[in-house]
Amino acid sequence: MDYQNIFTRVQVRGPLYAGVAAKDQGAFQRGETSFFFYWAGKLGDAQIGPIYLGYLGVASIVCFVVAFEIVGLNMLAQVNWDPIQFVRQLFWLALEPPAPKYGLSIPPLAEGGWWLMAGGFLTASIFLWWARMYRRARQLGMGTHVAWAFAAAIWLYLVLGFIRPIFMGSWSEAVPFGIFPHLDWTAAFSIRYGNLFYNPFHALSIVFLYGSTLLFAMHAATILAVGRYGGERELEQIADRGTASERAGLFWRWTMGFNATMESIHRWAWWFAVLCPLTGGIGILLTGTVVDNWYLWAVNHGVAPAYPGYVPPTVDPAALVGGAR
Ligand code: 07D
Ligand code: 07D
Repeated sequence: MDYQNIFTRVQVRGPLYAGVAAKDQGAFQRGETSFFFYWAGKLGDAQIGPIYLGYLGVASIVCFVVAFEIVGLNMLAQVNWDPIQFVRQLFWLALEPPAPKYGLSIPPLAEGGWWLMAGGFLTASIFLWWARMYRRARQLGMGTHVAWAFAAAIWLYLVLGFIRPIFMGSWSEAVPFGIFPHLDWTAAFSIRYGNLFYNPFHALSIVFLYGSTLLFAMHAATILAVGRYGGERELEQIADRGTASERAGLFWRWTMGFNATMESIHRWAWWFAVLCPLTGGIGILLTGTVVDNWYLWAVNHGVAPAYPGYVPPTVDPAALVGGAR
């Protein structure tokens, strides 16, 4: 039972440590302040700081705050600046993109202009944060794997709110800001394009989403299970025989005949996580641009059965008179 705990049991503490010297300090010095926080040590490392905030970090935070304020103030305006209604209706409030009649032009502020501006600032913030991650990794002499994994998520974000709307010729195709409104958009998108379940890239994205949780669970469980032999100190694999790592590998060879290595498990995890938004973005980009109705696409490609002969032929509802676009 000792080891069945969601909290870290052991807090190994050296003296406060600012970390290795960076190749070049960048625009700002690394902060001076660091301290121990016992409860942080229950979840991760107990040392907080010193934090590095360069130009990129500060600029990113400023852009994020501007985007967040634009969204928040628009929502507040929608409830007549009533703070109580703002809190009550927060999850349902939205800042919507421009109407289809504006295409890709710049609309008046109250009719989608604020949406465009918030999106611009949010995107700038995300790009700046990406550059910060890239540069901080380089400064530490690390690889840039974190930045490239983040780039995969940014790809899906850009497809949803920028690239696909441009291909479709209208900002109205993009996602609104808002908690439930963005879910309504997601459901409406699926219905409008003939059920996203028939989009093979949506399926692939789900494979990697589910696969990521499975891998994460297997990896985490394996390492915790050999924690009593020091398995979380991955150094052990160097000694190999009789170690925690050997037991962990042997467990999987016994149960499935094949095991990951300390290196490969992290490569699998990286690829599973990255491929989720990567394939997803491809699927969204194809929707409405190349494929108008995924159900009919699936019938045409023998993926889904057509309705039996006595049912009148299925037509794409979007192609009917009065159908959208
Ligand atoms: C746990 C790391 C922490 C991140 C958090 C999110 C904001 C937004 C802004 C009020 C795992 C911070 C949230 C800064 C506040 C305003 C205006 C990451 C963790 C805690 N979604 N989505 C959520 C975003 C899309 C979908 C929650 C963002 C697509 C479904 C949160 C984007 C589609 C469900 C959220 C984005 C889609 C959610 C929890 C961008 C298809 C849920 C997210 C920028 C992919 C779940 C009420 C989470 C929910 C949920 C944020 C895009 C579908 C608000 C920032 C358009 C089906 N989404 N989402 O934990 O509870 O992520 O919704 O692309 O069921 Mg979403
Ligand atoms: C959104 C990447 C962008 C995020 C970034 C983060 C900030 C926050 C934070 C201050 C998540 C920016 C962060 C701004 C700052 C702080 C704290 C990643 C994002 C850059 N689907 N579906 C997926 C399932 C259905 C639909 C993917 C399952 C229905 C649409 C995923 C089911 C309909 C889209 C997935 C299901 C539908 C998706 C998302 C089941 C609705 C997408 C992967 C069991 C009725 C998206 C190809 C991801 C996609 C997507 C899962 C059902 C619609 C695998 C399990 C049929 C429109 N769906 N879905 O990583 O890529 O998202 O599709 O029913 O656009 Mg789906």
